[in-house]
Amino acid sequence: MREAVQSIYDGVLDRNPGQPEFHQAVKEVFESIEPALERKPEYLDAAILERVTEPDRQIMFRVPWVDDSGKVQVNRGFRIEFSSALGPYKGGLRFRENVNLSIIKFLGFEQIFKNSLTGLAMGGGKGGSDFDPHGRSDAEVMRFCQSFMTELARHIGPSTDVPAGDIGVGGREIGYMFGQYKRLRNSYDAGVLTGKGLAWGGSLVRTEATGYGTVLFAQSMLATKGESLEGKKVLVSGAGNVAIYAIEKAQQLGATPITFSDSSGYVVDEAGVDLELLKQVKEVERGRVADYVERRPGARLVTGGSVWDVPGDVALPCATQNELDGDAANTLLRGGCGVVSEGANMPSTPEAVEAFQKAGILFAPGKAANAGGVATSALEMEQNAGRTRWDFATAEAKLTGIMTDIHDSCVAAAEEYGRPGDYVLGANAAGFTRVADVMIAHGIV
Ligand code: NDP
Ligand code: 2IT
Repeated sequence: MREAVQSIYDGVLDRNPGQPEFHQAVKEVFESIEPALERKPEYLDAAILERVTEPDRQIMFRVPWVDDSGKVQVNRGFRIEFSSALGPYKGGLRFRENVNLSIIKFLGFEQIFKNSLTGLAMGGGKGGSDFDPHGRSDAEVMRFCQSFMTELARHIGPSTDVPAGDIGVGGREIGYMFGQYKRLRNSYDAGVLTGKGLAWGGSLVRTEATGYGTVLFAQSMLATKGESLEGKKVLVSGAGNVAIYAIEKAQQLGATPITFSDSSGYVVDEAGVDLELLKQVKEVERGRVADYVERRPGARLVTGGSVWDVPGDVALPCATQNELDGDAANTLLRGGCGVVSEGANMPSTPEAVEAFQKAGILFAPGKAANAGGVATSALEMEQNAGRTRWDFATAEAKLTGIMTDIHDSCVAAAEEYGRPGDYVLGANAAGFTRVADVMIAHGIV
């Protein structure tokens, strides 16, 4: 980093000690937008970097609830309203034991530029709790969600801040939170949350959108080389919402996904993933990946090592941050991998990204490749505002168009700044400049 940018980054480190994931996300953006900063010195003059790394507002609150045995539990709730330059704060809620301020801030920071890349009117935010729904009964999840929303409700609204799902938050959790919000407000504000059920304001394709979008992005990258996903062996990590629908779209496009994983291990199914079985195990039964292997002859569960040890043509990390490190990247490269499209947020460590870029393979960062989820959330908000509902084909065509546009703006920005094919620079520069220009238009706020 050049000196002026380095000293702003040092300030971020000083003001936010003990937040390694947030530091990592800021560093990646700062490093890759340098060419844009050189061209437009007004960004530094207007202190855009200092302002965009300081959230508009950081909310942390107690979430008390009573478990099935009658014991009082206390969790911590978060909502980071990071940037409202482009629209209402928008971003998911993550419920997982390891959730802390650093993780929510990295996610909120990424969300600003991701949402900007979609070209739609959304600011950036993120929230969640260190509550983990795994192993909890529906009644416990409901009581937790009601308590969480009792505090969150005062901060959100269809034109203020619109949460959605992320790890540990799916249709069930959104339903319980929406019910409590409606009860507190006595107002049917469908647009206050996205990822809703289809019967009460949800959008077709929202469930599929992130995974589909990640694969569509990979397909667009391959098209720049005159190639496609047809016949390619695909490695997927995770076995949740993003992973399942990445597998589905990859299969639709003629590829063969052969892996998925959860925190207990990874599954290799050389014959190709049986998607109906995977959906039954994960979506219906809320089971573990081992339950799939028990019912699928030929599939094996591996509990040591990493899913990235398996050779394949395309890698789609769809689990969590920093799940793919430098060693894993080199193993993937040796196994012949030529395309990485990130379904998760920041799944590749900086060493992994460097290895992919050095090798010159097609690498799409999450803020571009997984933007289909939040983009379809914006489509859900649009339908809620118009009190209307689109069919699947209409919503999917819009998602496909948005992913193509994001791909093309990354390509154009990478070319503009002299590094053709660098999707990291492309995504960060295109996402950042839109936000920065609007921040300048809004004055010092
Ligand atoms: P889910 O909760 O549906 O699934 C998460 C999956 O990843 C599970 O299989 C889970 O395994 C696994 N996983 C999570 N954390 C870890 C970990 N620390 N180590 C190993 N495995 C882990 O979440 P999503 O599919 O919605 O989210 C996956 C990723 O995609 C996240 O990074 C999220 O931020 C990102 N994302 C999600 C979007 C969405 O619309 N849902 C949009 C854009 C990005 P286990 O069951 O064992 O916990
Ligand atoms: O990381 C993400 O983009 C999401 N979890 C989806 C956010 C949203 O508001 O749909």
